[in-house]
Amino acid sequence: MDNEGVNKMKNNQFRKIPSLHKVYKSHFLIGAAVNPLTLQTQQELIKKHFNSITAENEMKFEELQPEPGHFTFDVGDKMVAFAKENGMKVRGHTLIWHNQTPDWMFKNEDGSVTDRDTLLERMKLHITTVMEHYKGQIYCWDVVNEAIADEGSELLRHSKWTEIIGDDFIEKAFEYAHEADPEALLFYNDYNESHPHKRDKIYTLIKRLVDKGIPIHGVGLQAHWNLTDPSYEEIRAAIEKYASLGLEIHLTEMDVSVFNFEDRRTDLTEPTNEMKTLQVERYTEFFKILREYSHVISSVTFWGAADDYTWLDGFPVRGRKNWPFVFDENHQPKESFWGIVDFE
Ligand code: HAH
Repeated sequence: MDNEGVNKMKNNQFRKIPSLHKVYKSHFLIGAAVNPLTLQTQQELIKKHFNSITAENEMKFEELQPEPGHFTFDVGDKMVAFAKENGMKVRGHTLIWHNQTPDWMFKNEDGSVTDRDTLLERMKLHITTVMEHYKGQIYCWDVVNEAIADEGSELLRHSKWTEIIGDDFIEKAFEYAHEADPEALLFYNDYNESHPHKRDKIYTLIKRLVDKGIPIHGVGLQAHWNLTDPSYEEIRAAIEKYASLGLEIHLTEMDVSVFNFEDRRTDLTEPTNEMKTLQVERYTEFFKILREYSHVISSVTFWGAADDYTWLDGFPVRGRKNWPFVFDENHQPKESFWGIVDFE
């Protein structure tokens, strides 16, 4: 770091810490993924800086309907109550996904693979029950998560959903969701959303839905980014391409890993100085871009809040810690925080 950087850092230590969501009041909502642990351990931080929450896991299929017809809303309800007490919005995550969905969903009682009509009926029951339960309390839902194939020319990822229902499982999910809560904003959500190949496939999928008149209102860019990837140009191009569909854009799961995806090193107990400097630079530029596009971006959610807890601890490299947020392990603002709140 140069002298200027060091001086800036020293001075920031003495500044009054503004509320992140208040700083972004005229741009977009600022969200955090939460879980029952962080709602305790990070409660003060979350209340001060965020005006939207998403359940990290607690509203996924396996959590809400672990057994056929047996719905467990208690934990999700507590999160919604927390949001209400604190004047926050709630993003619903997620109704239909190939992960964290129980096996019984795809099986008959005798263990054989179920048929299309039965699976559609179960899908409808799940979506309807969940969305009616949270009607008026959850303003938007990730209806389908991660349905696009990462590699190759196939549009959709092969899954139980495509295998049993077929490619139209996505349309059906959106139709059921719209019927269940016509007021809710319905999102398609995916990762690697700024990589040109996947971006174009996500665009193609959503364009088909829009052209067919399927009720879809937004695209969720997960934004699991890192210090080198994706490039700023790729991010701009992705935002512009999705925006051309005329839909709302949310960043739904933002974090900035200090490791590249292929990096397997496990020796660090804290980020290197180079990582720290790069992370400040990346966060600063990311939010500059996001502000530029705030006419199409209405919400930016981090997939966590502070570095003491992140799903990236242990993913994709087991036992390895990560530091992907703008607040440190003690919930103090990092230089990245100052980088995103300092603008004209
Ligand atoms: C996300 N997958 C999921 O949407 C979210 O529900 C989960 O809690 C964490 C991450 C992201 C993902 C990825 O970045 C790479 C490979 C597979 C999945």
